[in-house]
Amino acid sequence: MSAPQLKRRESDARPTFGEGVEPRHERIDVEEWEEIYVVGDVHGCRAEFEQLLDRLDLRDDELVVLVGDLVRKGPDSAGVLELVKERENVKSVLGNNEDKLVRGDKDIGLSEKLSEFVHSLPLVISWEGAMVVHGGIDPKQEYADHDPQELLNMRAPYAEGSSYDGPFWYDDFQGPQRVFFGHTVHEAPMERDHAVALDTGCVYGGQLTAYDYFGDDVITVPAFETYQGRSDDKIVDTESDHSPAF
Ligand SMILES: [Mn+2]
Repeated sequence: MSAPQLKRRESDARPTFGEGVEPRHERIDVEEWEEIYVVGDVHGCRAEFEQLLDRLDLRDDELVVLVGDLVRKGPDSAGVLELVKERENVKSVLGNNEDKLVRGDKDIGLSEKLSEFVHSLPLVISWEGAMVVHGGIDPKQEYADHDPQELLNMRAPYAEGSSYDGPFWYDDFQGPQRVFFGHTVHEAPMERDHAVALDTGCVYGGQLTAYDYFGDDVITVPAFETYQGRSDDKIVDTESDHSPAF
């Protein structure tokens, strides 16, 4: 007897981006992985990242996807890149801080191999029902109309004042995919139907967060130290707008 046919959801379809993005869109087959974890901005916090991987007790058939910003601000950017490059079941999208290296705006003295690795990072990683981008999605634009800079730097495209005062892109985003993202620092992970914020400011003395995709759970490691200061008005208070939080 064959298994009952599950109804395909709209969000399961592969999202289609424009010509500047689609060649840098990596699609993952969920069937190949027993577990998928999505991890927030690491910013050179290698020790915390290693501790988080230990906590996840990652097996070869489990996947980690990072939201980008592996580098800069923290103590060991090259070490974080090495770790991600070495492991086949650890992947990352490009963050705006990697993009600064790619564009030559910043130089952190990476080896040629690590520099090549940074250049090779995709802008989008997606699987059935989900996608990972560094910044976010403009709720008023089709996916196909986004350019790379929008995906990397999206925060509050229709804000009248500071981008950290909102409204944020995810306040209006309706999916259908659920987007996992970093870039905008939140004091705690924030989970909504179509957006999950994972940059919990490890490098600013916050925490490093992993989201367990199949288990719908979060695993966090507190920062070992505050590597860089940040004013409170540039950290989103996850509870402030009464959005559903963990
Ligand atoms: Mn960042």
